[in-house]
Amino acid sequence: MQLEKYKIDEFNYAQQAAHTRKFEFLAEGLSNVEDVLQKLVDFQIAIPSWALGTGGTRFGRFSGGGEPRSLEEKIEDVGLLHSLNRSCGAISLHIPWDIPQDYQATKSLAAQYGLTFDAVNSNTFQDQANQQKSYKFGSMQHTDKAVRQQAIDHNIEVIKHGIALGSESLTVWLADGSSFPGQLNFRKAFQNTLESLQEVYAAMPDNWKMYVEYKAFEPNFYSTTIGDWGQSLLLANKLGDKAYTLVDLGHHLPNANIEQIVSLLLMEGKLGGFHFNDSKYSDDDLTAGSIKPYQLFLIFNELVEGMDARGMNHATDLGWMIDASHNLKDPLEDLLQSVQAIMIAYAQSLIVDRTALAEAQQNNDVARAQEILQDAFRTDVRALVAEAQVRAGGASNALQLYRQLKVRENLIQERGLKTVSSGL
Ligand code: PSV
Ligand code: MN
Ligand code: MN
Repeated sequence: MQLEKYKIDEFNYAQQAAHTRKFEFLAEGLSNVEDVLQKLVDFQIAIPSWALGTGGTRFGRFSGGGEPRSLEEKIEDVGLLHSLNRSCGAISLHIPWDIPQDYQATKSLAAQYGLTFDAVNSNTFQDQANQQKSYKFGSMQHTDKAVRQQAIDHNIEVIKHGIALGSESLTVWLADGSSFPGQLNFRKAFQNTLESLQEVYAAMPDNWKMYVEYKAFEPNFYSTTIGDWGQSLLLANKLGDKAYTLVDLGHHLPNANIEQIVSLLLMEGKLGGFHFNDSKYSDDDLTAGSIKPYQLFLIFNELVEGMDARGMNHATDLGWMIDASHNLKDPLEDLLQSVQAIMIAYAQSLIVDRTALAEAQQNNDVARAQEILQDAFRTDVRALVAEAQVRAGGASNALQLYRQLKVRENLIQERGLKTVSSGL
Protein backbone atom coordinates (compact mmCIF):
# COMPACT_ATOMS: atom_id res chain seq x y z
CA MET A 1 0.00 0.00 0.00
CA GLN A 2 1.41 3.39 -1.03
CA LEU A 3 0.71 6.50 0.99
CA GLU A 4 0.52 9.53 -1.29
CA LYS A 5 2.06 12.74 0.06
CA TYR A 6 -1.05 14.81 -0.69
CA LYS A 7 -2.98 12.77 1.92
CA ILE A 8 -0.45 13.80 4.56
CA ASP A 9 -0.64 17.42 3.41
CA GLU A 10 -4.43 17.40 3.51
CA PHE A 11 -4.36 15.95 7.02
CA ASN A 12 -1.81 18.48 8.25
CA TYR A 13 -3.78 21.32 6.70
CA ALA A 14 -6.91 20.28 8.59
CA GLN A 15 -4.93 20.08 11.85
CA GLN A 16 -2.88 23.22 11.27
CA ALA A 17 -4.74 25.80 13.34
CA ALA A 18 -4.92 23.61 16.45
CA HIS A 19 -1.33 22.44 16.05
CA THR A 20 0.08 25.95 15.55
CA ARG A 21 -1.67 27.19 18.67
CA LYS A 22 -0.12 24.43 20.80
CA PHE A 23 3.28 24.70 19.20
CA GLU A 24 3.56 28.47 19.58
CA PHE A 25 2.50 28.33 23.21
CA LEU A 26 5.18 25.69 23.90
CA ALA A 27 7.90 27.36 21.83
CA GLU A 28 7.45 30.65 23.70
CA GLY A 29 8.67 29.07 26.93
CA LEU A 30 11.75 27.40 25.41
CA SER A 31 15.11 28.95 24.66
CA ASN A 32 16.46 26.41 22.16
CA VAL A 33 13.45 25.48 19.98
CA GLU A 34 15.15 25.47 16.57
CA ASP A 35 18.05 23.40 17.85
CA VAL A 36 15.69 20.86 19.43
CA LEU A 37 13.56 20.70 16.27
CA GLN A 38 16.58 19.99 14.09
CA LYS A 39 17.71 17.20 16.40
CA LEU A 40 14.23 15.68 16.31
CA VAL A 41 14.15 15.87 12.50
CA ASP A 42 17.54 14.14 12.30
CA PHE A 43 16.69 11.38 14.78
CA GLN A 44 15.82 8.03 13.17
CA ILE A 45 14.89 4.72 14.78
CA ALA A 46 15.25 1.35 13.11
CA ILE A 47 12.22 -0.92 13.01
CA PRO A 48 12.83 -4.64 13.53
CA SER A 49 11.42 -6.83 10.79
CA TRP A 50 10.08 -9.24 13.42
CA ALA A 51 7.87 -6.63 15.06
CA LEU A 52 5.62 -6.12 12.06
CA GLY A 53 3.45 -9.14 12.77
CA THR A 54 1.74 -10.54 15.84
CA GLY A 55 4.26 -12.19 18.13
CA GLY A 56 2.10 -14.27 20.41
CA THR A 57 3.24 -15.96 23.59
CA ARG A 58 4.13 -19.56 24.27
CA PHE A 59 0.47 -20.08 25.15
CA GLY A 60 -0.96 -18.92 21.87
CA ARG A 61 -1.01 -16.50 19.01
CA PHE A 62 -3.92 -14.50 17.67
CA SER A 63 -3.34 -13.18 14.18
CA GLY A 64 -4.33 -9.60 13.52
CA GLY A 65 -4.57 -9.97 9.74
CA GLY A 66 -2.89 -8.15 6.88
CA GLU A 67 0.57 -8.99 8.24
CA PRO A 68 3.59 -8.94 5.92
CA ARG A 69 4.17 -12.34 4.31
CA SER A 70 7.56 -11.62 2.79
CA LEU A 71 10.63 -9.45 3.21
CA GLU A 72 9.24 -7.14 0.52
CA GLU A 73 6.02 -6.64 2.48
CA LYS A 74 8.00 -6.01 5.66
CA ILE A 75 9.94 -3.29 3.86
CA GLU A 76 6.65 -1.91 2.57
CA ASP A 77 5.27 -1.73 6.14
CA VAL A 78 8.32 0.08 7.50
CA GLY A 79 8.11 2.40 4.47
CA LEU A 80 4.54 3.16 5.44
CA LEU A 81 5.52 3.99 9.02
CA HIS A 82 8.34 6.18 7.76
CA SER A 83 6.12 8.11 5.39
CA LEU A 84 3.71 8.76 8.27
CA ASN A 85 6.22 10.03 10.83
CA ARG A 86 9.51 10.42 8.87
CA SER A 87 11.33 9.00 11.92
CA CYS A 88 11.79 5.32 11.06
CA GLY A 89 14.14 5.40 8.11
CA ALA A 90 15.74 1.99 8.67
CA ILE A 91 14.84 -1.67 8.98
CA SER A 92 16.71 -4.25 11.03
CA LEU A 93 16.69 -7.78 9.58
CA HIS A 94 16.91 -11.09 11.42
CA ILE A 95 18.58 -13.96 9.58
CA PRO A 96 17.31 -16.55 8.63
CA TRP A 97 13.81 -15.09 9.12
CA ASP A 98 14.53 -12.53 6.39
CA ILE A 99 16.81 -13.93 3.73
CA PRO A 100 16.97 -11.57 0.73
CA GLN A 101 16.63 -13.39 -2.61
CA ASP A 102 17.89 -10.55 -4.79
CA TYR A 103 20.07 -7.96 -3.06
CA GLN A 104 19.75 -5.29 -5.73
CA ALA A 105 15.98 -5.56 -5.90
CA THR A 106 15.72 -5.55 -2.07
CA LYS A 107 17.99 -2.52 -1.83
CA SER A 108 16.14 -0.55 -4.47
CA LEU A 109 12.77 -1.38 -2.91
CA ALA A 110 14.06 -0.05 0.43
CA ALA A 111 15.51 3.03 -1.26
CA GLN A 112 12.13 3.70 -2.86
CA TYR A 113 10.73 4.14 0.65
CA GLY A 114 13.78 6.11 1.83
CA LEU A 115 14.94 3.23 4.02
CA THR A 116 18.41 1.92 4.84
CA PHE A 117 19.39 -1.38 6.43
CA ASP A 118 20.29 -1.14 10.08
CA ALA A 119 22.02 -3.85 12.15
CA VAL A 120 21.61 -7.42 10.91
CA ASN A 121 20.75 -9.93 13.63
CA SER A 122 22.00 -13.49 13.78
CA ASN A 123 19.97 -16.36 15.17
CA THR A 124 21.64 -19.22 17.02
CA PHE A 125 18.80 -19.60 19.51
CA GLN A 126 16.62 -21.79 17.29
CA ASP A 127 17.36 -24.89 15.25
CA GLN A 128 16.54 -24.44 11.58
CA ALA A 129 15.50 -27.16 9.12
CA ASN A 130 18.58 -28.78 7.50
CA GLN A 131 20.82 -27.68 10.35
CA GLN A 132 23.56 -30.19 11.20
CA LYS A 133 24.01 -29.53 14.92
CA SER A 134 21.52 -28.52 17.60
CA TYR A 135 21.67 -25.39 19.75
CA LYS A 136 19.76 -27.08 22.55
CA PHE A 137 22.74 -26.70 24.90
CA GLY A 138 23.95 -23.40 23.54
CA SER A 139 25.74 -22.13 20.48
CA MET A 140 28.95 -20.12 20.97
CA GLN A 141 29.43 -21.47 24.50
CA HIS A 142 28.90 -25.10 23.47
CA THR A 143 31.20 -27.86 24.73
CA ASP A 144 31.39 -29.27 21.17
CA LYS A 145 33.64 -27.27 18.85
CA ALA A 146 31.53 -28.32 15.85
CA VAL A 147 28.47 -26.59 17.28
CA ARG A 148 30.50 -23.46 18.01
CA GLN A 149 31.83 -23.52 14.46
CA GLN A 150 28.31 -23.77 13.06
CA ALA A 151 27.32 -20.68 15.09
CA ILE A 152 30.42 -18.81 13.91
CA ASP A 153 29.75 -19.72 10.27
CA HIS A 154 26.15 -18.58 10.58
CA ASN A 155 27.24 -15.18 11.94
CA ILE A 156 29.75 -14.78 9.11
CA GLU A 157 26.96 -15.60 6.67
CA VAL A 158 24.81 -12.90 8.30
CA ILE A 159 27.63 -10.38 7.90
CA LYS A 160 27.76 -11.23 4.18
CA HIS A 161 24.02 -10.58 3.79
CA GLY A 162 24.52 -7.31 5.66
CA ILE A 163 27.40 -6.20 3.46
CA ALA A 164 25.35 -6.89 0.33
CA LEU A 165 22.51 -4.73 1.68
CA GLY A 166 24.68 -1.87 2.93
CA SER A 167 24.22 -2.61 6.62
CA GLU A 168 27.13 -1.67 8.91
CA SER A 169 26.52 -3.57 12.12
CA LEU A 170 25.85 -7.01 13.51
CA THR A 171 23.79 -7.63 16.64
CA VAL A 172 24.61 -10.85 18.45
CA TRP A 173 22.16 -12.05 21.04
CA LEU A 174 22.82 -15.52 22.45
CA ALA A 175 20.34 -17.62 24.38
CA ASP A 176 23.35 -19.52 25.77
CA GLY A 177 23.40 -20.34 29.46
CA SER A 178 22.16 -23.04 31.79
CA SER A 179 18.97 -23.90 33.61
CA PHE A 180 20.42 -25.94 36.46
CA PRO A 181 23.37 -25.49 38.82
CA GLY A 182 26.27 -27.67 37.77
CA GLN A 183 25.10 -27.87 34.13
CA LEU A 184 28.09 -25.95 32.85
CA ASN A 185 31.40 -24.47 33.82
CA PHE A 186 30.86 -20.68 33.79
CA ARG A 187 34.46 -19.91 32.91
CA LYS A 188 34.67 -22.39 30.04
CA ALA A 189 31.30 -21.25 28.67
CA PHE A 190 32.48 -17.63 28.72
CA GLN A 191 35.85 -18.45 27.14
CA ASN A 192 34.24 -20.52 24.37
CA THR A 193 31.88 -17.62 23.71
CA LEU A 194 34.75 -15.15 23.58
CA GLU A 195 36.75 -17.31 21.16
CA SER A 196 33.72 -17.77 18.92
CA LEU A 197 32.97 -14.06 18.92
CA GLN A 198 36.61 -13.33 18.11
CA GLU A 199 36.28 -15.33 14.90
CA VAL A 200 33.10 -13.48 13.95
CA TYR A 201 34.71 -10.16 14.85
CA ALA A 202 37.63 -10.93 12.55
CA ALA A 203 35.19 -11.40 9.65
CA MET A 204 33.63 -7.95 10.08
CA PRO A 205 34.66 -5.13 7.73
CA ASP A 206 36.60 -2.30 9.37
CA ASN A 207 33.70 0.14 9.25
CA TRP A 208 31.35 -2.31 10.99
CA LYS A 209 30.26 -2.47 14.63
CA MET A 210 29.41 -5.56 16.62
CA TYR A 211 26.66 -5.09 19.21
CA VAL A 212 26.89 -7.63 22.03
CA GLU A 213 23.40 -7.86 23.53
CA TYR A 214 22.96 -9.12 27.08
CA LYS A 215 19.92 -10.55 28.80
CA ALA A 216 19.47 -11.57 32.44
CA PHE A 217 17.45 -14.74 31.89
CA GLU A 218 15.13 -16.58 29.49
CA PRO A 219 15.23 -19.03 27.82
CA ASN A 220 17.75 -20.21 30.42
CA PHE A 221 16.75 -19.74 34.03
CA TYR A 222 19.85 -20.39 36.13
CA SER A 223 22.67 -18.63 34.26
CA THR A 224 23.02 -16.70 31.03
CA THR A 225 26.49 -16.54 29.53
CA ILE A 226 26.08 -12.92 28.45
CA GLY A 227 23.71 -12.08 31.28
CA ASP A 228 24.44 -8.47 32.13
CA TRP A 229 26.24 -5.34 31.01
CA GLY A 230 29.41 -6.39 32.88
CA GLN A 231 29.71 -9.60 30.90
CA SER A 232 28.89 -7.82 27.66
CA LEU A 233 31.39 -5.05 28.37
CA LEU A 234 34.05 -7.60 29.26
CA LEU A 235 33.55 -9.27 25.90
CA ALA A 236 33.40 -5.98 24.01
CA ASN A 237 36.66 -4.82 25.63
CA LYS A 238 38.43 -8.09 24.86
CA LEU A 239 37.12 -8.12 21.27
CA GLY A 240 38.33 -4.65 20.34
CA ASP A 241 37.31 -1.21 19.10
CA LYS A 242 34.58 -2.43 16.80
CA ALA A 243 32.67 -4.22 19.58
CA TYR A 244 30.10 -2.51 21.79
CA THR A 245 27.45 -3.31 24.35
CA LEU A 246 23.82 -3.23 23.29
CA VAL A 247 21.21 -2.36 25.90
CA ASP A 248 17.75 -3.89 25.51
CA LEU A 249 15.58 -2.18 28.09
CA GLY A 250 13.74 -5.41 28.93
CA HIS A 251 16.83 -7.48 29.61
CA HIS A 252 17.56 -6.46 33.21
CA LEU A 253 16.70 -7.85 36.59
CA PRO A 254 13.86 -5.94 38.29
CA ASN A 255 14.61 -2.37 39.39
CA ALA A 256 18.00 -2.20 37.67
CA ASN A 257 19.16 1.40 37.24
CA ILE A 258 19.41 1.36 33.45
CA GLU A 259 20.19 5.06 33.19
CA GLN A 260 23.30 4.59 35.33
CA ILE A 261 24.41 1.65 33.15
CA VAL A 262 23.96 3.84 30.08
CA SER A 263 25.95 6.66 31.59
CA LEU A 264 28.95 4.47 32.44
CA LEU A 265 28.94 2.61 29.13
CA LEU A 266 28.95 5.97 27.35
CA MET A 267 31.81 7.16 29.55
CA GLU A 268 33.80 4.08 28.47
CA GLY A 269 32.96 4.66 24.79
CA LYS A 270 31.35 1.22 24.73
CA LEU A 271 27.66 1.96 24.38
CA GLY A 272 26.72 0.73 20.93
CA GLY A 273 22.99 0.75 20.66
CA PHE A 274 19.55 0.19 22.06
CA HIS A 275 16.59 -2.05 21.80
CA PHE A 276 13.73 0.09 23.03
CA ASN A 277 10.63 -1.45 24.55
CA ASP A 278 8.95 -1.39 27.95
CA SER A 279 8.12 -3.91 30.62
CA LYS A 280 6.44 -4.40 33.95
CA TYR A 281 8.22 -7.67 34.77
CA SER A 282 11.05 -8.71 32.45
CA ASP A 283 11.41 -9.08 28.67
CA ASP A 284 7.78 -8.12 28.11
CA ASP A 285 8.56 -6.31 24.83
CA LEU A 286 5.71 -3.82 25.36
CA THR A 287 5.35 -0.44 23.69
CA ALA A 288 8.17 1.97 24.63
CA GLY A 289 7.07 4.40 27.33
CA SER A 290 3.83 2.54 28.08
CA ILE A 291 4.78 1.42 31.60
CA LYS A 292 7.73 3.51 32.81
CA PRO A 293 7.86 6.77 30.85
CA TYR A 294 9.92 8.51 33.55
CA GLN A 295 12.60 5.82 33.25
CA LEU A 296 12.66 6.31 29.48
CA PHE A 297 13.16 10.04 30.01
CA LEU A 298 15.92 9.46 32.58
CA ILE A 299 17.72 7.18 30.12
CA PHE A 300 17.54 9.84 27.42
CA ASN A 301 18.67 12.43 29.91
CA GLU A 302 21.89 10.43 30.46
CA LEU A 303 22.25 9.81 26.74
CA VAL A 304 22.04 13.49 25.84
CA GLU A 305 24.34 14.52 28.68
CA GLY A 306 26.89 11.79 27.95
CA MET A 307 26.83 12.17 24.16
CA ASP A 308 27.26 15.93 24.41
CA ALA A 309 30.15 15.46 26.85
CA ARG A 310 31.86 13.16 24.33
CA GLY A 311 30.98 15.34 21.32
CA MET A 312 28.93 12.54 19.75
CA ASN A 313 26.36 12.95 17.00
CA HIS A 314 22.96 12.09 18.50
CA ALA A 315 21.57 10.76 15.26
CA THR A 316 24.40 8.64 13.96
CA ASP A 317 26.78 7.58 16.72
CA LEU A 318 24.47 5.08 18.43
CA GLY A 319 22.29 2.32 16.97
CA TRP A 320 18.71 3.26 17.81
CA MET A 321 16.36 0.33 17.43
CA ILE A 322 13.02 -0.89 18.68
CA ASP A 323 12.61 -4.49 19.82
CA ALA A 324 8.98 -5.19 20.48
CA SER A 325 6.36 -7.89 20.24
CA HIS A 326 2.63 -7.52 19.90
CA ASN A 327 -0.13 -9.73 21.19
CA LEU A 328 -3.05 -7.37 21.49
CA LYS A 329 -2.48 -4.30 19.37
CA ASP A 330 -2.08 -3.72 15.65
CA PRO A 331 1.74 -3.97 15.30
CA LEU A 332 1.95 -0.86 13.11
CA GLU A 333 -0.10 1.21 15.54
CA ASP A 334 2.05 -0.09 18.39
CA LEU A 335 5.26 0.85 16.55
CA LEU A 336 3.94 4.35 15.83
CA GLN A 337 3.22 4.71 19.56
CA SER A 338 6.71 3.46 20.47
CA VAL A 339 8.45 5.89 18.11
CA GLN A 340 6.30 8.70 19.47
CA ALA A 341 7.18 7.85 23.08
CA ILE A 342 10.88 7.70 22.23
CA MET A 343 10.73 11.08 20.46
CA ILE A 344 8.89 12.61 23.41
CA ALA A 345 11.49 11.34 25.90
CA TYR A 346 14.27 12.59 23.63
CA ALA A 347 12.64 16.03 23.23
CA GLN A 348 12.12 16.32 27.00
CA SER A 349 15.75 15.48 27.64
CA LEU A 350 16.82 18.13 25.10
CA ILE A 351 15.03 20.85 27.08
CA VAL A 352 16.63 20.02 30.44
CA ASP A 353 18.43 23.08 31.79
CA ARG A 354 21.89 21.46 31.92
CA THR A 355 23.73 24.46 33.34
CA ALA A 356 21.28 24.75 36.22
CA LEU A 357 21.40 20.99 36.80
CA ALA A 358 25.20 20.93 36.95
CA GLU A 359 25.09 23.82 39.41
CA ALA A 360 22.50 22.10 41.62
CA GLN A 361 24.59 18.90 41.58
CA GLN A 362 27.75 20.82 42.46
CA ASN A 363 25.97 22.44 45.41
CA ASN A 364 24.30 19.22 46.53
CA ASP A 365 20.96 20.94 46.09
CA VAL A 366 18.98 17.74 45.82
CA ALA A 367 15.48 19.23 45.66
CA ARG A 368 16.51 21.72 42.96
CA ALA A 369 18.15 18.97 40.86
CA GLN A 370 14.98 16.88 41.07
CA GLU A 371 12.83 19.90 40.15
CA ILE A 372 14.95 20.61 37.05
CA LEU A 373 14.52 17.08 35.71
CA GLN A 374 10.84 16.87 36.56
CA ASP A 375 10.18 20.27 35.06
CA ALA A 376 11.38 18.92 31.69
CA PHE A 377 9.58 15.60 32.12
CA ARG A 378 6.29 17.29 32.96
CA THR A 379 6.44 19.57 29.93
CA ASP A 380 4.01 18.47 27.25
CA VAL A 381 6.37 18.39 24.23
CA ARG A 382 3.98 16.62 21.85
CA ALA A 383 3.57 19.74 19.72
CA LEU A 384 7.36 19.97 19.37
CA VAL A 385 7.58 16.39 18.12
CA ALA A 386 4.62 16.99 15.78
CA GLU A 387 6.25 20.15 14.39
CA ALA A 388 9.48 18.25 13.70
CA GLN A 389 7.58 15.47 11.95
CA VAL A 390 5.64 17.94 9.80
CA ARG A 391 8.84 19.78 8.89
CA ALA A 392 10.37 16.44 7.89
CA GLY A 393 7.40 15.73 5.59
CA GLY A 394 5.31 13.54 7.90
CA ALA A 395 1.93 13.87 9.59
CA SER A 396 1.32 15.96 12.70
CA ASN A 397 -0.39 12.91 14.23
CA ALA A 398 0.74 9.72 12.49
CA LEU A 399 -1.51 7.35 14.45
CA GLN A 400 -4.62 9.43 13.81
CA LEU A 401 -3.89 9.55 10.09
CA TYR A 402 -3.16 5.80 10.04
CA ARG A 403 -6.64 5.18 11.41
CA GLN A 404 -8.29 7.79 9.23
CA LEU A 405 -6.82 6.18 6.11
CA LYS A 406 -7.92 2.72 7.30
CA VAL A 407 -4.45 1.36 6.63
CA ARG A 408 -4.99 -1.97 8.41
CA GLU A 409 -8.30 -2.57 6.61
CA ASN A 410 -6.50 -1.95 3.30
CA LEU A 411 -3.68 -4.33 4.21
CA ILE A 412 -6.19 -7.03 5.14
CA GLN A 413 -7.87 -6.51 1.75
CA GLU A 414 -4.52 -6.86 0.02
CA ARG A 415 -2.95 -9.66 2.05
CA GLY A 416 -5.84 -11.47 3.67
CA LEU A 417 -7.06 -11.96 7.21
CA LYS A 418 -5.13 -15.10 8.09
CA THR A 419 -1.50 -14.09 7.72
CA VAL A 420 1.49 -15.28 9.69
CA SER A 421 4.52 -13.05 9.56
CA SER A 422 7.82 -14.91 9.63
CA GLY A 423 9.80 -14.57 12.84
CA LEU A 424 8.93 -15.15 16.50
C1 PSV B 1 15.97 -11.61 22.75
O1 PSV B 1 15.04 -11.57 23.78
C2 PSV B 1 15.88 -10.40 21.83
O2 PSV B 1 15.75 -9.24 22.60
C3 PSV B 1 17.05 -10.32 20.89
O3 PSV B 1 17.31 -9.01 20.51
C4 PSV B 1 16.53 -11.09 19.74
O4 PSV B 1 17.29 -11.01 18.59
C5 PSV B 1 15.15 -10.47 19.65
O5 PSV B 1 14.75 -10.48 21.01
C6 PSV B 1 14.18 -11.11 18.74
O6 PSV B 1 13.65 -12.27 19.25
MN1 MN C 1 16.58 -7.33 21.93
MN1 MN D 1 14.39 -9.48 24.27
